[in-house]
Amino acid sequence: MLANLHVDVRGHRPAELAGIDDRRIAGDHALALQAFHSGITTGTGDVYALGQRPHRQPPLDLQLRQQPQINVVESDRLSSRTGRRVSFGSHNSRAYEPQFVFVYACLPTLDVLRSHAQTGGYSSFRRSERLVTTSLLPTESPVALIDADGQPVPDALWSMPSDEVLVALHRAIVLARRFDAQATALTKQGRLAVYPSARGQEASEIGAALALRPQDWLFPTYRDSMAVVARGVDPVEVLTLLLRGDWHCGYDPYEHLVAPQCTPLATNTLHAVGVGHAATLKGEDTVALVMLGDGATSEGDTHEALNFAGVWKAPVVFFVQNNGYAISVPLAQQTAAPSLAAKGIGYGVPAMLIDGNDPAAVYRAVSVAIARAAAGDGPTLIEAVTYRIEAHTNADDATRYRPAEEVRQWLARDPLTRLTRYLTDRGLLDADRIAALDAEAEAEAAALRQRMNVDAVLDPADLFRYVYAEQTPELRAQQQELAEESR
Ligand SMILES: Cc1ncc(C[n+]2csc(CCOP(=O)(O)OP(=O)(O)O)c2C)c(N)n1
Ligand SMILES: [Mg+2]
Repeated sequence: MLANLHVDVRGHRPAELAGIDDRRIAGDHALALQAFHSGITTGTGDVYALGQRPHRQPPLDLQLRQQPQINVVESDRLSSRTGRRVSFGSHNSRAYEPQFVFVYACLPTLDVLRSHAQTGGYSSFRRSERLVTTSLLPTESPVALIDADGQPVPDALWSMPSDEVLVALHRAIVLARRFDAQATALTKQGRLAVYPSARGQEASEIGAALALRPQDWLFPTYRDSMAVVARGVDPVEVLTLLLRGDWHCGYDPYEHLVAPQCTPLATNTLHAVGVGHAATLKGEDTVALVMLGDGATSEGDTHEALNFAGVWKAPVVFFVQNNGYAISVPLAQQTAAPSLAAKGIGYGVPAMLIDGNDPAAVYRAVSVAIARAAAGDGPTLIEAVTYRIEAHTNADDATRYRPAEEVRQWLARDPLTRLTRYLTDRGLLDADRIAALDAEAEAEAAALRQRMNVDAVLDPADLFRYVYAEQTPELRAQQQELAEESR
């Protein structure tokens, strides 16, 4: 299928569709050929989309009757090495980030292609069952773009995010790590009841948060304060929610489209599917990204959420941070599956297995999944393999269930060290910039300390407000009683 069709992108390494792994061909009403070969860059006039697909495109049979908008093939070229090549220009390109090359080949588009390019190479347009199956499976080992030594992975599956994105990821990770250390310190000073550190997981936290578009929803867990802060929520408001216990929810979920951090495991997966499916019904361009841990994948809620996300093709990204443990329970005692990502196929949900300590891979994977969901192609399950360097929370003693050697090995795969090295090698970061960032992080931590040291002034009547739109007579009586007692 589509063998012999080669796409020449401005003289850069061609995306050879025949060479693209089956697993990257997905979609049930269009063939989404996602050419993420490293080395491909795009610019004005390069390949973006062959079948320009309006948001929430109708299914195939409708498309065939209505003829979707099709971008025009601008030129055909011959290549001595690979036979005939075609290059495509696009009008009306979707606003994908530059460096993404999405090639959507809808069936009618292929007809157009055939007449223009006359490659004659594609023998059948029907999707084989094997293709459907393999398109859902993750890779066997985690995908990385930058290795643990800060070197670019040769022949990586996807292209590297832009320099601007990598520099932004680095800055956010530096700030997040300092925030995390400060929050842990606040528990020791009695200013926070509890804090679950995400040290070591910064690539996953920040890579996912920065890949979100402004209109997307984030459904975090108790561990994901870094992601919530990176999304723009005031750090004091973040820590006020479940970690200091002052108020119902420390922040306004609608301001930054961040749901309350969720302590009951996996309930947020269902909330995300609800919001995602509602967006589909309302015709809104919103994707919901839900964060969950390896342990949470064993919950019934996760099963139900993945199942209905698959059935409804809900625009949801399931982002599993596999940090090796659910408190003291190691992954081997949690599941017999070959990987957590491997579970996606059981729900008809395409999955990716990625190096969760590589900020570039996380950012790219989540961006791809969001673009897929936004294009109407449904949910993606991402397993990011990472490690929790600190204990489960400040109340836990991790030395009781895991060896120091294991922690040491993961410290050698630190996400910040590898990104710093990669950027420094490329002249995108130097000692002055690092010092300036550290000073910025220090100033933010000091401000957080100072603000968290101010006692909150709480009104006991808040216990009764905002519970019912119309208060019940019982609650009204209780509120009155409390008011009289506190006089
Ligand atoms: C429904 C439910 N069951 C049990 C718990 C108790 N609990 C809190 S955290 C946790 C472990 C979760 O592990 P994982 O999903 O891997 O997330 P991590 O803490 O590693 O980020 C458990 C069992 C809970 N919060 N909710
Ligand atoms: Mg875990």
